[in-house]
Amino acid sequence: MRRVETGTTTTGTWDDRDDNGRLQGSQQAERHLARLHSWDEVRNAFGVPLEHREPFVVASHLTKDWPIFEEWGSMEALNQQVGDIEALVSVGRAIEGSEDDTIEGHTIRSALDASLSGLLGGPAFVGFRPTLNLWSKMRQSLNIPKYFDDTRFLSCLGPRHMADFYEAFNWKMFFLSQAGAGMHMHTDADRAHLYTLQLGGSKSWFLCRGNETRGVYSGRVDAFALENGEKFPLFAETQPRCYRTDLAAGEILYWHSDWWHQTYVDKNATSPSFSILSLFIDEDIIRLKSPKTGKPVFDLMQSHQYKRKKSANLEFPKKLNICMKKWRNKVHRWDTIVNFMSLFGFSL
Ligand SMILES: O=C(O)CCC(=O)C(=O)O
Repeated sequence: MRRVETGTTTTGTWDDRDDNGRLQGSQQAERHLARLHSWDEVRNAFGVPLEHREPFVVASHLTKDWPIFEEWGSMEALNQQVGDIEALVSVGRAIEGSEDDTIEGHTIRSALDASLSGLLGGPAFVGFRPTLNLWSKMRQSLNIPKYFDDTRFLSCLGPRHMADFYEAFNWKMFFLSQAGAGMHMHTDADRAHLYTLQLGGSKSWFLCRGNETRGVYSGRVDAFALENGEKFPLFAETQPRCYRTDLAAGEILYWHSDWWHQTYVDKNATSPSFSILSLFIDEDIIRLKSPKTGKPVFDLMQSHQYKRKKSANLEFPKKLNICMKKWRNKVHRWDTIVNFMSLFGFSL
């Protein structure tokens, strides 16, 4: 029996490893994320300044009445809703992060059929990016509070360019991950907030602050494996500062795009994991400035995803630029009013 020397909270025994040497369920010794049990607690968590804000989990009893779980949280539901649309597919090796592992030419239905009959050669990671129309439909089945919603900014684009926006950026994603699949350790390119809503099954998450790049070996480490000690010695020292959570159906995980994160679905899980992932922005993200250049950190025109797509539609970049300026001006005007009022002892 080998032990992970991290020394913080743990439950269970140490020898419940799967065949790949990965620790099961909550047995790994890691810090676990705070679970918030009321929407007031969630609102307060957003009140913490961005640089000190920790990721957190919203407890499932707060979401239990949302129809989305019934409508999207199973294989049958997924097939029925979007069986014929194009799927993004990789096998469990999404955990390695190699683009070569992407399998082309599948619809959601054919990917699910192939994965169930073992034809993909490993546990499947199947996803798609909802269009604006599809997302609007899904949106009606979840009662996501305003802290997680950036419609107040994006509506500036108008319906046509909002659809372009969903086409150009990975703002919303749906994932089905079979037992044994997961996504490798990475950060996301566009500076934003993220949430994931677990619709069915469960998924384990590992998160480390963005400044832990050395400790996670720029994403080469597998945080759910035990062999890291020899291969990645610095990780042992980094690991106790990171977080681990096992997300159950109904729970929402919130974190920042510049945090390192990795996922894994227990190899012995009896159900695949179904989840939605969403990027979103708010005033805090728009305010962020680079300490080096003084320029806004959130700039979609500079983003890697955008550069790949920009030739598609010439009107869209103009509109996006105008909207980003409007967002910044609005936040700036608001901050000026707040500062002015505070001079006279008022707080808003
Ligand atoms: O849901 C997952 O397994 C990982 C998703 C993720 O990390 C991402 O798309 O950035």
